[in-house]
Amino acid sequence: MTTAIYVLNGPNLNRLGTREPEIYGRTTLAEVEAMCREAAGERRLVFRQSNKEFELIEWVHEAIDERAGGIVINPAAFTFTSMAIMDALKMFPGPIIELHISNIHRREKIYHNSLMSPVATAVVAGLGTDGYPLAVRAVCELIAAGE
Ligand code: CA2
Repeated sequence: MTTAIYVLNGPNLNRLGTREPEIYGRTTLAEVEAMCREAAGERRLVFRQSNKEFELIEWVHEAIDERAGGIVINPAAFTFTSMAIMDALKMFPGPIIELHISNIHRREKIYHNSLMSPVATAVVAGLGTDGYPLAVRAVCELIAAGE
């Protein structure tokens, strides 16, 4: 029960719940954080959001340096553009869950080619914000299985 879980969120997700509710729902990121904390139970959870690519990379490095147990990441638009985030994730030795609120494969073609999926342990997409606590629980189980 000692290692932390990092839940990292990419650009614009700080505005979750305020637009396109038909795709992303009405739950805010603060509510998502509360759901993740509940799902993590006793395990330490680091929950962050940034609109800056370098900051997300730094947080993956932080997770590596502090030997975090697992990462759940919704890289948002960086999913399709950021070789740098993908490279950082590649260095993380524990389970990584790539998470999307929407089912990116059901959407327009520009949302189909994730650069993250080849380095992720698993992908959760299309379960709405309920995917977050599910991914946190899955990461907890993967960590426990490897301990
Ligand atoms: O479905 C997801 O979680 C996405 O990662 C969300 C990204 C999109 O670029 C991905 O392809 C799929 C977009 C996040 C936009 O942030 C929002 C801000 C306010 C309301 C809704 C979304």
